[in-house]
Amino acid sequence: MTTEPARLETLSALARKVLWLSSWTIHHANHIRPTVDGLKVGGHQASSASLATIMSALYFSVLRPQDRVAVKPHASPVFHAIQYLFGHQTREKLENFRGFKGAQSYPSRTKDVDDVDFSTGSVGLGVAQTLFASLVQDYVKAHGWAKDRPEGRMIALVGDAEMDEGNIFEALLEGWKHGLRNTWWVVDYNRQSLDAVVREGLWEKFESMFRNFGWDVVIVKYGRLMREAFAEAGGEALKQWIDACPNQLYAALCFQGGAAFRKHLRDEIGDQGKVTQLIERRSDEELLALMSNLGGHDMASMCEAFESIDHDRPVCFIAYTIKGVGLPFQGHKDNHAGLMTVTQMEKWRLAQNIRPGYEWDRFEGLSQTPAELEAFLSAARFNREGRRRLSAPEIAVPERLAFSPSPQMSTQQGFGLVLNELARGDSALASRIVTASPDVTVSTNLGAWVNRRGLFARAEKADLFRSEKIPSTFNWDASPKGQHIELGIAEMNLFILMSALGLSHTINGERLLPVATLYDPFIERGLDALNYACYQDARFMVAATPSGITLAPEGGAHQSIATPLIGMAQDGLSSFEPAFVDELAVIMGWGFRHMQREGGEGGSVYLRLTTRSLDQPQRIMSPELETGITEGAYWLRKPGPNAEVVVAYTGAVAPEAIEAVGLLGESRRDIGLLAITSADRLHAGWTAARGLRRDRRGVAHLSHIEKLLAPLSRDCGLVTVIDGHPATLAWLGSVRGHRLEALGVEHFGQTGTIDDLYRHHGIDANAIIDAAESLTAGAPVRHRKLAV
Ligand SMILES: Cc1ncc(C[n+]2csc(CCOP(=O)(O)OP(=O)(O)O)c2C)c(N)n1
Ligand SMILES: [Mg+2]
Repeated sequence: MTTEPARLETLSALARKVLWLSSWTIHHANHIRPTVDGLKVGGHQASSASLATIMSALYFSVLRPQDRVAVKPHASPVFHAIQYLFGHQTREKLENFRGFKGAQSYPSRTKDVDDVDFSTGSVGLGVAQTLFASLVQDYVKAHGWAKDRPEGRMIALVGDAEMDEGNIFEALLEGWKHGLRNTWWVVDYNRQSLDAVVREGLWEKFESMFRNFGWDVVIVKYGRLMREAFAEAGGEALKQWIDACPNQLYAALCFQGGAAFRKHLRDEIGDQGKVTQLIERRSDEELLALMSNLGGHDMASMCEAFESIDHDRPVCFIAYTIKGVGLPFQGHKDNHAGLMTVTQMEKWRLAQNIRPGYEWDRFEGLSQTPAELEAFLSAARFNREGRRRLSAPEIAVPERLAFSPSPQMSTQQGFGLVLNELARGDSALASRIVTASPDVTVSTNLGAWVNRRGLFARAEKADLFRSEKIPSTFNWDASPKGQHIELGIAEMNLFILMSALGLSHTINGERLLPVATLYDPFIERGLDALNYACYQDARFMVAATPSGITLAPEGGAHQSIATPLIGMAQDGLSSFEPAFVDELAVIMGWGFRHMQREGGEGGSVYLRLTTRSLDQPQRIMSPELETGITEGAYWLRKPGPNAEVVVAYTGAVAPEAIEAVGLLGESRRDIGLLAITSADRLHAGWTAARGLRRDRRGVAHLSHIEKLLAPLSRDCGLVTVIDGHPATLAWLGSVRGHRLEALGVEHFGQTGTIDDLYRHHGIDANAIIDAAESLTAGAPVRHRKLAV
């Protein structure tokens, strides 16, 4: 397939305009917009430039409404320029690029207004997101949803140095396992990173790697000018020289210009007759135009490459480009943060036929008429269906999630029981839940759910053990109807999959309710991807178990300390650490609703769970108790009017707190026991209430924790205890100015029994008693827990 010449000409003109507008956006931010602090807002000019042609080919010609794109972070100005030409981005936001509420430095789904499909910023993550988005599209289709929507391609524009990020390789392997389709990765092979020029021959490694994972590879190295020159007499020698030229030298010559190329060519292949004539026929300017006409800057070559794909196999395009092409610092190794000077910009403006004062005009300086260009843009397939952000109706969540109770249970077990109960039923909620786990499905209690709902695969695959009638607790039949996605051990993949599943309502118009399980410490392994998923406003639930030092003999290396603080600090994620299963069921119900709330009202949910089996309270779940649980705390034992001390605990250490309060009761008055199910929600509520009071003076809005602590006298002491970093709860002392002793864990790695470790780390009943004693006057506490 070829694109007709007139169309190519218009596309090339638009690509030049995109390059201009993206550079002007940066220039404006640095040289024209008054900055109070005088700080330069940095580059992107070079990094953006290399993608102007490729992205113009895609957006103005190749993309269809159902396609979704992750744009390399530093190509943000190019993306915004394209959307500006389409009329989806405002001049005001461009003038305010990188400013408060202006167009974002890196494309952002949540902060930009111009229909960013996938946020990018932390390199590598957006790339992998497209792969998982494609798997999610397959999942949705396999379940019979979104029938009338055509399959989209998930496309990533990838920096060549971005390929160093390990998560890309992890994703590639997972994609291969799941029969990845409809995914295009376009590598901007400008052979430069931020600091330097990349290693020679990298493309060969990319090529063999992608082919190895079942991808097609299309290398777009030479532009049309080059191909035409190669066909001239002596052209073959020129091609050989280009192919053999080291990256550093090629980049340097692109920077130096036509005369420098000429000198090198003369010195190296200049005595070969025909090729000499080929070179000498061209002026310096023409020679530079020829030598910088790499495939990625040639509209015809890029359109041809994209349009030649007539299948749904994944494709990696390796497009040769020059970083900063067309700009004065093209190819210079230090150009990453390079900025054009006012004089350089002025010279370029003149060359582009742009009148002063008309720099933002969409069609200024182009030879086509505005009417022609307007018609061309509005006919672009990409825009044909208008708004590309979809939505999906809310899935009803039963008021109470049921589970079959036992007198003694762990929260991890309870999590499995709640899901098992859902799996047994036929609720809409159950049909929309998708679980995933990085090789810890069984050990995080997802087994019962998977037995009932099956593994997902596009093609049926029977569990051989089952068909051979070999007894096994687990049924691992895989089918297109399955609802569990089994991943290899890569937590980055888990969270990027969550990011893709959790955006399905806006990408595919079909709501999914993703639930991930993993061991709690390995949240840290996937943390940047978790942060990324939250930043995109993907909605999911994470059950992390086991956690803390409570997993005791299972291995010191698996203990987690920092995760409660991560849970508190992670934007877009509400974290909970219940002690009892009835609390967990309430939280999961709240969570499935929270995951579906619009905008800032909703978010994702993190459940920090444990394998420690606890005596379960026999109680009626009153609405008040339910509110306490979801708001973050309730009195397990209300303090009396003269309480001298209150013990506040979170999670698995509940028995220690209960025991300590019992023992303290003999020597201290009116002790209260505060069950904290979510330090995160409590703290967020407290911050929000203070904000409200500040903004609307006189409004006496009290947060949940302020109300709970209000009856305590100022000299009452607080002891907090958690199997995690003590700072998680230490802030409670500031709420109403109470003295506080925060107990928790600050070192990890030692195995032992729970008793050994709780004693060692000072979170056992006696440690709580000691802390209470240090906060209160009066005689020493008479009773202690006896050593076992
Ligand atoms: C995870 C992460 N680490 C570091 C950075 C800082 N950074 C931004 S771009 C870049 C290198 C870009 O090189 P490449 O991907 O080849 O893109 P180019 O600028 O050449 O277009 C780096 C290190 C980042 N954005 N994300
Ligand atoms: Mg690069």
